[in-house]
Amino acid sequence: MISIYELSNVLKAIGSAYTTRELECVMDEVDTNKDGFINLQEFAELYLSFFSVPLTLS
Ligand SMILES: [Ca+2]
Repeated sequence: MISIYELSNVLKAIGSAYTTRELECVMDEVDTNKDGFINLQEFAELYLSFFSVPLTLS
């Protein structure tokens, strides 16, 4: 699973720098089961919102 800190690094890696406040908003949107981490399904939904292409999990 991905923590908010790792999410921050991922977003920087794809060229989207977020402030801590923005990250908290994104995390609130993405972390649908509110466990404080992003699981694979939640990440797939985030990925879709960024790229408008489903993440293929093979
Ligand atoms: Ca979660």
